[in-house]
Amino acid sequence: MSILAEISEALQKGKRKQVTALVQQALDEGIPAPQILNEGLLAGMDVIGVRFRDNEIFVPEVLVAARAMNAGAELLKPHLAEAGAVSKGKIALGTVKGDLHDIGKNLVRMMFEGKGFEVIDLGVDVAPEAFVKAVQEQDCGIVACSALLTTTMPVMGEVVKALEAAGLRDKVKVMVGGAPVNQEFAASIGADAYTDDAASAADKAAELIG
Ligand code: B1M
Repeated sequence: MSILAEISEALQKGKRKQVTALVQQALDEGIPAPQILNEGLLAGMDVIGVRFRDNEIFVPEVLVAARAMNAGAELLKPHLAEAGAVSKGKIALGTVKGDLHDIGKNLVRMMFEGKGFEVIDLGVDVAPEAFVKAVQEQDCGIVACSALLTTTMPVMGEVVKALEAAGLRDKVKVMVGGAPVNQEFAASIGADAYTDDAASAADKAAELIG
């Protein structure tokens, strides 16, 4: 079995220590970090997603796999980042209120940081008012919202409205993403940009304010 397949297998079993050891080994062998991310970690999460959907596994198993995923991704972080000492600007990032999924959001953060942005990571379950507060207090040029649930996607529209109500809408760009989100939805809520993966989100942010 290739080391990338081993990473995927270990992740699916939720073996965090094994995942981090294998990711380190793959890096030591000179495998590029994006390949380890896509063909090892994310390949494993894809399998978890299908098995979760099909009721073959349940929340506890998904949680341990998610922890293993985050641990492996943290190890890749410095290798995914491009060197860039000067900050391109600040981004307030969070998974919207009611939503606890943070793996995609954490990847987006890594890619933003890799492009030289300073990220104010508000975490998960973030209320629209918290995005507004971050913009006011931290002078962020971008608000970036992630949502993984169809039930929490509408909160992104509430974020746009809250920024409008606070008189900040002209000062910030709003970016949205997450598995159920698409371009049509982004346009319908008045967001400035939708991207379907973390790397494109960072490219788009650089295009918007970089
Ligand atoms: Co949840 N879950 N989950 N879950 N979970 C999904 C999303 C689901 C599709 C599974 C399924 O049924 N097939 C389903 C949603 C169905 C729907 O809404 N239509 C679902 C459900 C139903 C639930 C619960 C309601 C289950 C329950 O309790 N009965 C519950 C809700 C909890 C809550 O949030 N309130 C729940 C709970 C959980 C766990 C806690 C167990 C765990 C989360 C752990 C964590 O995140 N720390 C979990 C997980 C892991 C998943 C799946 C299996 C994997 C999600 C993931 O991390 N993918 C997921 C199934 C799936 O997506 N196939 C599922 C990997 C990650 C890298 O991808 O986040 O999409 P993703 O990010 C991508 C892009 O979307 C993009 O970049 C990334 C790739 O580069 N992206 C952006 C993300 N944000 C972006 C922002 C941007 C731009 C791009 O700009 C700002």
